[in-house]
Amino acid sequence: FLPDPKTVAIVGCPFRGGQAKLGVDKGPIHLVQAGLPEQLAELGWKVQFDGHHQFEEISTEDDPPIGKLKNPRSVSRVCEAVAKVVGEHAKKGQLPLTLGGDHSLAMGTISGTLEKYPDACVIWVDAHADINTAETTDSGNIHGMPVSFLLGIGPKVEEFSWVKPLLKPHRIVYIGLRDVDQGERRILREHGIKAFSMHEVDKYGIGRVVEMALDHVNPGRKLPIHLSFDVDALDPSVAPSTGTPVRGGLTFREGHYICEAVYETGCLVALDIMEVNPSLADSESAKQTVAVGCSLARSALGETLL
Ligand code: Z70
Ligand code: MN
Ligand code: MN
Ligand code: MN
Repeated sequence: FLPDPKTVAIVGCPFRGGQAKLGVDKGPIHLVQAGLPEQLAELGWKVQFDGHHQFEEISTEDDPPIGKLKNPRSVSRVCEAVAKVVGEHAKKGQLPLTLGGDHSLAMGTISGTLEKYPDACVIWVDAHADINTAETTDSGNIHGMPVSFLLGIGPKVEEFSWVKPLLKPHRIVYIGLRDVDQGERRILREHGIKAFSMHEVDKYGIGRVVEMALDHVNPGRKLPIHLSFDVDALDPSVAPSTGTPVRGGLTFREGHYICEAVYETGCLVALDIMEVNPSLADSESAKQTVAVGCSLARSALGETLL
């Protein structure tokens, strides 16, 4: 899908309004400081990085909840801007690599991808399904909701009317789930959305899980792939510095295997590395998590293929 020379456009998104914890907005800054642009250039990619994106600040007083949704205007404006940026990079034949920031941003990144590639499929790697609606959410944190907006399910929220329901339930697959709310389970079931939880990873092994996941969303390996990777899919021993660590996650190799296998399809057109929060846990853990974020990105862009 990508013309030569292959170009990756790094979209740094220092944003945390989709959840409550401080520090996740520093994720992209640390990933870039750790040398990610240079590492990708080393792999042979042409790297475009024109600084982190500056978002219009909306103070909390000016952004009271809409229903249960927290920081709704702020999240909506930022995601709309991200959709535009990602869409423009994709339209130029570049591969947008979005660095989060919290996972509400994927509402923007996937909207941008689907503008250019309407038949793209999504591989969502996460401990969480992030598919709550304005009705089912308990927390009101929008990073737990982006998938429902992309699918156009749940009550309409005027503030998010720019989000087109371009994603179809059979075009998304999950890997790594282990902390899914009751309401989310019902949504997954009712819409027939395929999910490989940690139970399936244990049962079949990561190799077969990825193969089954690709067979589901991309049977002929001909559709473009958007890989949205929440680092909390990894076990907390591997990626400790994230807002909602959940034990029993993917090993270092399982996480990287997913990225390598997606690269091998030759269909990857967009990548998100989300929820790196260097302010949580000690500085060694933060360093480790940032390093893992970088190496996941390198694997998805071809590092480990000999
Ligand atoms: C819960 C909610 C979530 C990430 C937590 C948690 C969602 N289902 N997502 N951490 N990355 O609040 O909706
Ligand atoms: Mn840019
Ligand atoms: Mn997530
Ligand atoms: Mn998560």
